[in-house]
Amino acid sequence: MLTRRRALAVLGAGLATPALLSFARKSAARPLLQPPPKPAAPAVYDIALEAKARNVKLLGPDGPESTVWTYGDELFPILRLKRGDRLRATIKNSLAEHTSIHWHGVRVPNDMDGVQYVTQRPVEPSESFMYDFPVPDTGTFFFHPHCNEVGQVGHGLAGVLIVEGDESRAFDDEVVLIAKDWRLDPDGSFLPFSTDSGAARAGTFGTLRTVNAVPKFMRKVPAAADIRLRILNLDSTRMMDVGIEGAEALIIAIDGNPLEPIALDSWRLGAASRLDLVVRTPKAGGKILVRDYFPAEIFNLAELEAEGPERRSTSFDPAPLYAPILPQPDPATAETQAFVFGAASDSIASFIDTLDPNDPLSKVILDELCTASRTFWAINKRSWPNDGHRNLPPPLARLKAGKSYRFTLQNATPHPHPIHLHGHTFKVLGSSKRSLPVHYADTVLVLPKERIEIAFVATPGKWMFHCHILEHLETGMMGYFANT
Ligand SMILES: [Cu+2]
Repeated sequence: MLTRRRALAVLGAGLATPALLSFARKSAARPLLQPPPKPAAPAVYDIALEAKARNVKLLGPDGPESTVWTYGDELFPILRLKRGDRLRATIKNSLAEHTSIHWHGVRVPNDMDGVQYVTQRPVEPSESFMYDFPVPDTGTFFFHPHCNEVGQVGHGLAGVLIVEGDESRAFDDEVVLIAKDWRLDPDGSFLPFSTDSGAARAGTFGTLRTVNAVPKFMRKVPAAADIRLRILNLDSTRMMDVGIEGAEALIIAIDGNPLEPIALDSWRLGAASRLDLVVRTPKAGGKILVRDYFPAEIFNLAELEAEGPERRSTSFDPAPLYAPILPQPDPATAETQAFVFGAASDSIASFIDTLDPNDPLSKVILDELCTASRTFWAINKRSWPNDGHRNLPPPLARLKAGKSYRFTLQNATPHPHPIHLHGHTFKVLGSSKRSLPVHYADTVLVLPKERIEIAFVATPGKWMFHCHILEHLETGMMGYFANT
């Protein structure tokens, strides 16, 4: 049984040891991941999405309705394609403000990346836009708009993109867990999505935690079976320490990218990150708890109850996924660049954390910050402007397409920042504070005072680089690379 104390011990274990320790493998004799077979003839997957408002009872069947924004007739639609398929998704904007779709983690052509003013014109109210691209990689991805992210994602505007083709042996079942909090008044209306005190610290947290839009997600699963869990942290702010009780579990993919299976003790999942697990379910009647150990009171992300005949009689040794096929950064030629995630000005974020938000004097200061510019954060001392991307500032750097880069990401703030690079899947090489496995990702959590090394091969285009705590990117912690 995994305890929070043990989880913390594991997380702290890297402090006294070299940063690039490899995690213990499930079995030393396990063969390396194999590349997947060539995909079958690609299919074209046409989908019509409509960004619109609709009423949902998030506060329970007897509670008031809340007006959420969705991409269709339900919250968080799930698109399922196979590797190599072509996605043609047409978004109709039935909201009162412009929008777009960013395909998070998907290596799309730059003009399909969905960033208003940077890669495309905004999709204005009543307009439509078609995203058309092949999906190059298997994995668990998601999509969301890229302007007014705090408000549009805060209202629920997000969906899941699953690209199949990574299973070398089919699992017995699959459960998708979408974690997202909501900022709701008891009358069902939304509270302000952003607060100055939140935006200048760790972010403004929701008032209601949900998984798959319900506060207590439960599901039946087959007994003695190997099931796949796809866990998505789609919250604007929260980070989680994910663990499993009642079953053995292996991590099989991070941000959708397969890796050598790792026994799951606890995995820290920042905003916008995903975790794929395979779990051996218990006998009929047995229960599995998917837990978040991070908060003071442990939160159950899901309760899964086994039922029916037993599917497997052998011991738990699931086949690994197929290896990801990604451009390999070359350590010999990689150019090193350093990025420091810090406060917009020494005088703001360094002292704002010491303020008591209930102190009338603090309120004045916070309000003045708001009316002044609401810029709290910076990357290499440069802040993203607040005027809706209309006037592009200079890029953080101009990278050469096809060239390898090694980035050092340094967090100089007292808060964690999940850092996301658009259009690339990077290799996480290691941390100055934690023992992390070398793995591929599109978003990496950088803890306070931590330094993370990543490497990747640059592709052409303008690619955003930002913190995925949505209030942080909207108050300065964002930039882009202009690659040719
Ligand atoms: Cu941040």
